[in-house]
Amino acid sequence: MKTLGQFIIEKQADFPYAKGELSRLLRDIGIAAKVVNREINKAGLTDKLGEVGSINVQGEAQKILDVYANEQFISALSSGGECCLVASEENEEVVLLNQTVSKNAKYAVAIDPLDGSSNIDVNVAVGTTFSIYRRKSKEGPGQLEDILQKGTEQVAAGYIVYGSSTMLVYTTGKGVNGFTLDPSIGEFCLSHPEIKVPKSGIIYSMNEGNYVHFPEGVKKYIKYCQVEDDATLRPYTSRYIGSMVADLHRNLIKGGIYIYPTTASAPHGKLRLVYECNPLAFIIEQAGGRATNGYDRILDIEVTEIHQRESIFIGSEDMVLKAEEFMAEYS
Ligand code: AHM
Ligand code: MG
Repeated sequence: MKTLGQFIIEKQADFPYAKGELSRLLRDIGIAAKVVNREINKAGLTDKLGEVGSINVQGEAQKILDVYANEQFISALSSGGECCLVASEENEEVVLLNQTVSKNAKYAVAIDPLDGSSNIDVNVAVGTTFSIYRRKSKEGPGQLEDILQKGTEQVAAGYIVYGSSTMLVYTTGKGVNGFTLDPSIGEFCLSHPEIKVPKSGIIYSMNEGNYVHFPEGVKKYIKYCQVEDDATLRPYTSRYIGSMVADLHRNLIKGGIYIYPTTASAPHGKLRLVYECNPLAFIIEQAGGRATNGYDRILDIEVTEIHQRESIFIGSEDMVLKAEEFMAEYS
């Protein structure tokens, strides 16, 4: 059995000039994930369900656990000292970390501390996404430019899925590895080494309730998924949890496609490029899959603001390519 801590230290050898900062940063994220997991597990018992009463920058009602998870990740990154600033779904502006502890910090981190949190009150899987960049500014407090980098510049990214078991999946650009939390010893243990997403699959995931507002290309692709064809194993199966991390995780393991396109109410897409689309795009590409906005590669999109939205087509390569064909022809 190999723990996340052991694995991270072993993999440090992949980066000959690494001095251990990135390893410590990943370890800090793992620690915060365990604390958040503990609270999610017993949320129904501890008055941690429901809303705080405040609205975040996205115009969404913040859940108690959204706020709690945000505090835990920021506090772990702050005391770890390897991160100069955090861009979070829950904070309008970037959060500059403690200048005393973090004055030599080399990294900037983007997080969605609790993704899919509308599922939290009903005991359905939720997640955390994170993305790590090497800072661009040389010293002093972190600057906005440190986090406004294209997805191709990520040095590491990952997610935690708090599901029937809790898993942490991450990449440093050398493949994807998954770790399952063993609650009896409180450690993430390597359970899914070198994850590869199947080249094709039979699962499509999207909120079909928005069908009338979807671009024509997506409507036509949905119809394609529903047509009977033995050669391509259609009709496909529809699965949509409403927590992108959980939907992505299932499709990563089994093969499938997740789409959140533009809609009438979300003309640029709903999901946020910096802390939702980019980390998951990095993971899926490292696993051999594909992530685009229906036309262009997610990781190549210019980043101009931390809460920028983007549409996303992500998953098994052949399925994403097929959906793109429909976008090119009809949208
Ligand atoms: P959140 O970060 O506010 O939870 O929103 C992101 C979530 C994704 O996890 C999920 O796939 C999507 O929003 C669900 O949206 P919808 O309810 O429109 O289908
Ligand atoms: Mg989210």
